[in-house]
Amino acid sequence: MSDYTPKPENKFTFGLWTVGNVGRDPFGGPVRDAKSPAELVRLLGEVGAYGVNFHDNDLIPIDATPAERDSILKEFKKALADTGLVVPMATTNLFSEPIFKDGAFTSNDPKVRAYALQKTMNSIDLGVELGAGIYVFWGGREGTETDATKDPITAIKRSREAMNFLCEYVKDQKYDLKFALEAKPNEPRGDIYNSTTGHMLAFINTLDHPEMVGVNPEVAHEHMAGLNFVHGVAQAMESGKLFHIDLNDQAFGRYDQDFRFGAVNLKSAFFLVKLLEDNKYDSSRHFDAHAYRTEDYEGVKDFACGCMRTYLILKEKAAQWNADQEIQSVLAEINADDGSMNQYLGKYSAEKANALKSQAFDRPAIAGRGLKYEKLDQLTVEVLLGVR
Ligand code: DIG
Ligand code: MN
Ligand code: MN
Repeated sequence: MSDYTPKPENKFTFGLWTVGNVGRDPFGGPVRDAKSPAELVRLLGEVGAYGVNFHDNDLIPIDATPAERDSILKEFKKALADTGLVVPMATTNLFSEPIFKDGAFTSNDPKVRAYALQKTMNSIDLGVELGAGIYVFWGGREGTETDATKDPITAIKRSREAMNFLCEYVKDQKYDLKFALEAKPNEPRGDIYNSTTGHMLAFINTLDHPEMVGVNPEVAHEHMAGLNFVHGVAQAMESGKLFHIDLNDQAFGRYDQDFRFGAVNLKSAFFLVKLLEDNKYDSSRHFDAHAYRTEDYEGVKDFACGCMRTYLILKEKAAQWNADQEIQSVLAEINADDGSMNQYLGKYSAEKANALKSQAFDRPAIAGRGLKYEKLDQLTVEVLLGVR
């Protein structure tokens, strides 16, 4: 048995809103008393987290007086100093206040769009002051219940205008800050624009400063869209755009459950951890999740510890899978290459194309090859079940 104690180098982070979730849901009020940001930092320090993230108003209530703001910040900074926790990421709450009922950057009301920019600039300033290097945008209200209200192309243009404006602001302020866009298909809006990580990757390419902008994929959100999360993360990673990641878990076809990491789909969680670790992902491993509504704060700590322990156990399983001789020999067989196709594959040339056009292929012989995928997947399952 290895040591599954979280360490700073694991870069495990939690948002204030995760361990600070008081258990409110659409059908019931809070079940836990609210804790202050400083108390939540100390709770995270107790369970061994590396860092803490926040929305502007998780930390500073929207109507706080300057004196209240200063006092909250002073306590928060002391708790960070006392625990050694850092603030790798910050974000803006552009979804709770009634003013954002029809979106923020995509609202039909120019006053709302302008206020959203103002709120975000102030929140960016706060995040940078506290050390954030990544700024997340989750457009929870950027959507619609009926397309009668807004031309979706207009929504895209407004989103782009806001991102370009804010990228220019960050450059103007000379902040060392990168943006990470987080997709979600729906909830709280009937449909949310830029609904998956794939949509976000396409959108980023249309911005004035795409080099400043990446993605923050979330397990639950891609699962809500019925997608393979590992494939979406791989696409982001392969294009150099995996700037941050929101880890949790989620049953397919449900509302956003934000369950503890690994609580539902252990196999996909395994392949995700394997992908991140095999490719030396070096940003935060952020758990955007919360404890069951049944829990007290001891249960909240169990939730936070469970997220980190499961990640570390799966990290060990990934190393075991990579070192498993039988698995590796099946992989070698599957990927056997006699080099005979090298003359055709890779970069195009007219010579290659002409030669390939006259190459004979024995389709039945090639198709008749057994691939041993059942054996490979069973071996994987047995690694996960701890019997290998
Ligand atoms: C929801 O999954 C969103 C908000 O919690 C936050 O804006 C973002 C950062 O993790 N995720
Ligand atoms: Mn979520
Ligand atoms: Mn999230």
